Amino acid sequence: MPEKVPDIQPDPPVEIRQILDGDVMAGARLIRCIEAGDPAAAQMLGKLYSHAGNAFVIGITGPPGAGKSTLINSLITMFRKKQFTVGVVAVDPSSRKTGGAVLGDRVRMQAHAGDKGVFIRSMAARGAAGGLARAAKDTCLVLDAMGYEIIIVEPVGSGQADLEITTLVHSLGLVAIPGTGDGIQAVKAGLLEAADLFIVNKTDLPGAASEMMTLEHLVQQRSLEPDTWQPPVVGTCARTGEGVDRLADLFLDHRQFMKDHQVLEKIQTAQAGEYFNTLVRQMVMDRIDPWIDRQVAAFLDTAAQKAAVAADPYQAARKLADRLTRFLAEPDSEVF
Ligand SMILES: Nc1nc2c(ncn2[C@@H]2O[C@H](COP(=O)(O)OP(=O)(O)OP(=O)(O)O)[C@@H](O)[C@H]2O)c(=O)[nH]1
Ligand SMILES: [Mg+2]
Repeated sequence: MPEKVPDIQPDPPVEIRQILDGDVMAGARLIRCIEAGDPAAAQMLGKLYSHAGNAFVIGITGPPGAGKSTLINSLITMFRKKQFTVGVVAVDPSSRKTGGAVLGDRVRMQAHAGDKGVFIRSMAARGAAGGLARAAKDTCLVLDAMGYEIIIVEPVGSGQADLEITTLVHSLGLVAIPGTGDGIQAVKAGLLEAADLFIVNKTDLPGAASEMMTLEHLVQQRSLEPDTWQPPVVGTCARTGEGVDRLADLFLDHRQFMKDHQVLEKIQTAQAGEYFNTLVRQMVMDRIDPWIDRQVAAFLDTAAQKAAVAADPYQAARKLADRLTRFLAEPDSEVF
């Protein structure tokens, strides 16, 4: 009779087991729950958490139309050749966009349909509690727990989401295209400090060499501590795949560098701390919001308070805020 392995935890529920076994349908179901902001998702994520943390998470950011999705499609091919399994999360942060952009990404990466080592999710984060960063992070966790070794995140579009991506990924590639001054824009957006790899895509277009030189110059101006990663600048033509093999190698080099210098662990610890902070903040706000609404309504219930607000809403708000925060610190005190 086989010896029973003592286990303090009961067996994971079937659905969790399926996800850990890499079941695509079960993974997709949980990701749909995350997108919809279903509270049941958090419970399942909690059970998956200790099984995750093995994937290498890459971000590909850059201006709209730079070729991020095409590049990811090509990167998937290169990583597959190197025997890695790959998960992709393309996130649509904006509520104004229709499903079209997201659908377009899925089509662009269609070449890998049928490959069991590739899982691509385009997601809209509109309904999800905590928005884009949280939904994308949770989706990465699912892919990680499913066993994908490399996860690539593309925030669709640009803007605020660009810097937010640094809280999700271990290695960030910034895509620029020739003749657009993207490099200079990146500096303005603070992305120069955040990116680990600079990619000039569309090298088939004129001006690629000078765009690369501009970026190399900008990168060299960064004051780097000794023994830190020197971000390389790499040219790619995502359409033909030229340069993408080297790009894949550079991402792997960066991972190795981070492992060798104990940076990966630090990033993971810092990101876990940030994420915990986000979770607590969000849970507290969810509970506190309705309470604040009730207190404000009660405050406005008297004619005198109404007059105070009409006379100087800033001062009245400050006074009420003081009382509310005092009450939170000392719950035995009276709000009013
Ligand atoms: N000439 C040329 N065109 C490219 C290259 N890579 C991508 N493109 C084209 O650029 C256009 C935009 O490509 P996408 O991959 O959708 O770009 P994206 O950055 O994902 O775009 P968004 O997700 O909408 O921000 C498409 O028409 C691609 O075919 C390239 O290396 N050379
Ligand atoms: Mg795209």
